[in-house]
Amino acid sequence: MTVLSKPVEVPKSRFSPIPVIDISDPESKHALVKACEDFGFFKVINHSVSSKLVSVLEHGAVEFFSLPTSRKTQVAGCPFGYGIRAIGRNGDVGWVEYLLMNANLDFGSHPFPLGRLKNPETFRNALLEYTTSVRKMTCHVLEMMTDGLGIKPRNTLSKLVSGENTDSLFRINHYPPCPLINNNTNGDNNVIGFGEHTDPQIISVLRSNNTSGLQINLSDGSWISVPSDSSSFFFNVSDSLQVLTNGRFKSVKHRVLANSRKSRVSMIYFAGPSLTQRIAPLTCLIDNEDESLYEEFTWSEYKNSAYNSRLSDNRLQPFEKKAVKISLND
Ligand code: GA4
Repeated sequence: MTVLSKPVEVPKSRFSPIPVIDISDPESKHALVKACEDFGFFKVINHSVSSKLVSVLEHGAVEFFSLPTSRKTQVAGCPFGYGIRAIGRNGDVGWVEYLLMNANLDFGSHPFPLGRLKNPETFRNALLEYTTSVRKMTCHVLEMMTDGLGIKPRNTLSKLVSGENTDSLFRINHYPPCPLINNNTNGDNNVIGFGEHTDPQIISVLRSNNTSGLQINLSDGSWISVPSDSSSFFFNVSDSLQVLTNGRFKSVKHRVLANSRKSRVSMIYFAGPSLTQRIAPLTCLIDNEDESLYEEFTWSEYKNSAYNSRLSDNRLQPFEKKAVKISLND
């Protein structure tokens, strides 16, 4: 198992630079745009997602992950269903087990072991309500973003992830305490829970319990830890939004490090467009076609290409426009 990496250097600052966005205040739209430009990442407070719903899901997830592996692997599948260690289908591994689901189904038709839980219906209803509520919050955030960017109409981005046939996913990750962590590296953890990557979709929305581990990569290449906060949501700009904004917003590279003592449970909603949606820089953000940094693609094309890549690959590179070289001899 190759989950060991070089010891990690993390600046030990008491103050986190992660931008905090109060989404109940429309004026936060400016800070929101800046956060997407500078970090591709921000924390959302004053949202209206019910903490009770979150707690039902987290308890259900803990109950499921406590089942014997043999029962969990009965619902293993690629990509949907239960997975352990293996991430994707191209050889990536991490100190993690997870459930991956299509967030547009009603969770009834999933290869999901609801029958193994004590209250399967309660869990299924919570899944539905949670994803509906998080989608609503996501649309609100995307509308604040379009306002902040001065784009009209307000639903230019939110409509991409709100339709019936959008391709959104929901993932619950469980990072068990890891006995492999080498405590001789000055307290630096060297076991990877989920390796560095960017998300292919438009935007991702993460909530975790109070166990740290998530890190984001800054523009200078350094990694910083994201202090856990179980009552807030963390949003990250994903590849398709980087393209839609012609590179103005950064699809942030992130990873999760394992913890030697505590379990980490995170739930992530990946807001994606419909398979046929064309993704290209929004015309209102560029003066003419020549300024576009990316070749247009459909979400289905990008998804296929992404699912054939390794976790740490730069998935947007094949879609970058080649700079036209003008030779004086021509
Ligand atoms: C990263 C974001 C989501 O977790 C995910 C991941 C997917 C998987 O786990 O199967 C991928 C990864 C993610 C991007 C590159 C490919 C596909 C693993 C992998 C190596 C569900 C997604 O949509 O893309």
